[in-house]
Amino acid sequence: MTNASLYKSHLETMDRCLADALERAGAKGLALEGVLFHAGRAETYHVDDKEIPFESTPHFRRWVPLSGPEHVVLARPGRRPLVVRVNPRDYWYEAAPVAPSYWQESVQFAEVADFAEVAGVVGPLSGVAYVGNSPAAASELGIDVTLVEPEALMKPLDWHRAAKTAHEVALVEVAAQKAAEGHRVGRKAFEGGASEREIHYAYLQATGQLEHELPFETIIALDAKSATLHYHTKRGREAAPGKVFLLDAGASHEGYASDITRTWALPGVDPVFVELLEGVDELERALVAMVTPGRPYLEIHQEAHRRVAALLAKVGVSKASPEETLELGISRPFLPHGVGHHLGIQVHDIGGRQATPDGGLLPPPPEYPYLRNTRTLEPGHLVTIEPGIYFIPMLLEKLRESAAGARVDWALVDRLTPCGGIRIEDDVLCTPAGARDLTRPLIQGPRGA
Ligand SMILES: [Mn+2]
Repeated sequence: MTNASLYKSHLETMDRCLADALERAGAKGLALEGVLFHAGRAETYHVDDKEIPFESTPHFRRWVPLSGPEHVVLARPGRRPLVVRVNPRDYWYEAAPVAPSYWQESVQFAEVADFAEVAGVVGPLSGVAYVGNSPAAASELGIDVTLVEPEALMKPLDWHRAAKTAHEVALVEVAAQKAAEGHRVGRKAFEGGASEREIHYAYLQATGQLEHELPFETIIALDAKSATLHYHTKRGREAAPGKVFLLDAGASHEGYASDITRTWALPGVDPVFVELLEGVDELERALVAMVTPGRPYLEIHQEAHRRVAALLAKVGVSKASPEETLELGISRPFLPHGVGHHLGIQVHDIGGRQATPDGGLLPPPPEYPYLRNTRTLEPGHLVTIEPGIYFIPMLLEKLRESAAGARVDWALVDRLTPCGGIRIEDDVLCTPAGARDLTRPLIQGPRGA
């Protein structure tokens, strides 16, 4: 299928989702004829004229791959979406014409020089809700404040974001190819003795992304720093070369993100750490295979803990049996984050803990408070699977003092702590036929393949 036909069929799905969301809002007493999606209004830092890097409203971005602030999409079921691009006449910044692209033939397109002209193009907006970051913009268009992101509308819209269309999957696949190239080059740089900062530059170059185009800040950690889950410091030559390397980084394509993590160890790293690394890579693939329709995502998280507990027992970090290691909660300080999340326009895509299309929260069980996805997988769901094992001094201290601490080999833990941590992450599509790993075919893991 061409990009244009994928997008056309994407819009058909969007139309159905919109109709469903309006019907659900109607059932709650909110009668709506359509929704105006606003790309959003750019903001500056406090008492500064420096702009905060702009990110489009995700719901806007799902309709049209147009970057920059102020544009709108007026969406009404059964009608062609009306896209109004706001392109200021301005000699400070470049105001380029929008390049011809696959999406334009499927929408009605208009261009204005100022947001104040949008109202004239879209016409009267009675019964139209506003989705975006600026109640002021809604008011400028004459939309009542009660119709700014009303919950009865937003919950079903958020819910429907989880199931990706073929068009969206294709965009994530391009984002994955860019990130995979960055990972290959990043690994080479690490093996050549590069510093965290140098690896970061190599990653940007290889992905062809500018810093602000990345879907999230790169996590580039050598040795013990790989145990800091969101390590953003980028040390220079004073902390290179390293022996263990964790790279958690993605790329963007037309507003869609990829999110990949690999961990690598050079020869000479503690063989038990290498065994853990290969073990995590192996168990990650087993968890990926669990991304099948009808399965509660929580089951994959629980299976991750079962397998991590077994691995800790196997290498001797835990002196208890695999079952006891799990029951005593010994795996938790070693894997203190959720096994993954929804992925799409947002790296942690919205709606992961929503109970039903109409709202309600499905919180994770108390022993796993950081799990971001508690939904049941459906075809089209795109999730990350990212188990890990970390030696985090702060959490290990607590474990050491607890009753379960007596069952841990602390001499071995102390020996492994300077190695840091391990995380292996792939982006996985749930299809009617089972899991489709979008990223593993592009970038191998530490066990190869
Ligand atoms: Mn992730």
